[in-house]
Amino acid sequence: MASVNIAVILILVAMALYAVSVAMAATYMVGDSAGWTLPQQPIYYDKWAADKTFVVGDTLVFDYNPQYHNVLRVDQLGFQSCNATSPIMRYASGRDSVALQSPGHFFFLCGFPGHCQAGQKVHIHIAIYPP
Ligand SMILES: *[C@@H]1O[C@H](CO)[C@@H](O)[C@H](O)[C@H]1NC(C)=O
Ligand SMILES: [Cu+2]
Repeated sequence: MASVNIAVILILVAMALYAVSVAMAATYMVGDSAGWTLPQQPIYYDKWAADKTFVVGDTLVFDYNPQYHNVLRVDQLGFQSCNATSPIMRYASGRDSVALQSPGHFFFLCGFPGHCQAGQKVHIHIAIYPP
């Protein structure tokens, strides 16, 4: 039955493609071992993000002491001016997983006074077409 075999092959190909796409999605600890904190250098989180290629399905994990930090997702203007007054999303558990479920720009900062200005902010970009 040739047609049955083709159907089986197509199902196997679809399963393989799905496995590859899931394998490509990764979980990133923001700031690596430093976690989400006041960086020693203001460009620390820029550098952290710069050598990574984020894709849809990736998860960011923000690890921090919630007494001293939080995670606010803001828009581009809020990010540039470190304005935390109207975040899109607010996280404060101390270990927050944020799934990146669409292409585009994601801006995060710490809302504690002075922390964003000191560099506790990160911009994640997911291209529409993964490279
Ligand atoms: C911060 O953003 C809010 C809401 O978008 C705005 O009303 C406010 O003027 C901004 N503050 C500064 C200092 O830009
Ligand atoms: Cu902070």
